[in-house]
Amino acid sequence: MSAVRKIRLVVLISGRGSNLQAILDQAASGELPVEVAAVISNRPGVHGLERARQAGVPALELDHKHFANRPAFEAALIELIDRHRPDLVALAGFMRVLTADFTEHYRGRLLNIHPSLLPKFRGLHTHERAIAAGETEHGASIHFVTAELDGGPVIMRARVPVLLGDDPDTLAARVLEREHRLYPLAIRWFAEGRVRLDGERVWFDGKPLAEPLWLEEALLSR
Ligand code: NHR
Ligand code: GAR
Repeated sequence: MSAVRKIRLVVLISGRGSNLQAILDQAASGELPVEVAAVISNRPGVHGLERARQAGVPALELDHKHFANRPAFEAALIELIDRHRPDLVALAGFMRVLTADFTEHYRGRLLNIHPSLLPKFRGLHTHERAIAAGETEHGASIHFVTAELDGGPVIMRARVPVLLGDDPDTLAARVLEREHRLYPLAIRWFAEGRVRLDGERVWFDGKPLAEPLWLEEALLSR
């Protein structure tokens, strides 16, 4: 039996859901003190919804195309999420830009995984852009979501080398493997109360973080 209370987590996806799977697996094994209360996709029929069903988690669709505009979609999304009373909401390959109304509603309890070493390469097509820029290192970041796209305070990053002959797919695969360690660990810290947002700053173990943590160092010091 664990001493840590489980938090309620809602995961938002748009596709494959491999990061969701990593979270579901660690929740099932007891490594991660979360109850995945619901999984919501803005795209109908994606594989991530099937993963949720397999894990016995409510798999919900909210197709943004059925709404006249972003605010109308987001109002419905907020209502659907809040029905599940989450302590934390995690974007995991969620591909819709969110307005400030949404990000403010969940301020301090909304995380995203972004496939670059933030603050480098905000936005889309990060692997392609990292290769084109001649980067020798690339990776993924976990950040608190604010209105500024991929600009919220960063908690932790994981890095991988860019290898000679990499194309966006080979590089994405190398990054994704790290993502599957990175996201569950950041969520676990949040659940344990070790990480929180205060204003514009991330606090970790009772101290403001001067720099985002590195996954590799975090795993060593566990
Ligand atoms: N919203 C806010 N306000 N702040 C962030 O940090 C956000 C966000 C919404 C999503 C994830 C994100 C990423 O990690 C994310 C972070 C989608 C787009 C995008 O341009 C950009 C960034 C991210 C997700 N989406 C297009 C849109 O018009 C649609 C693209 C598509 O459907 O394929 O919403 O990179
Ligand atoms: C992941 O690489 C994630 O970092 C990225 O999409 C992939 C989702 O994979 N997120 C974004 O690009 C957000 N714009 P998954 O569905 O298998 O978890």
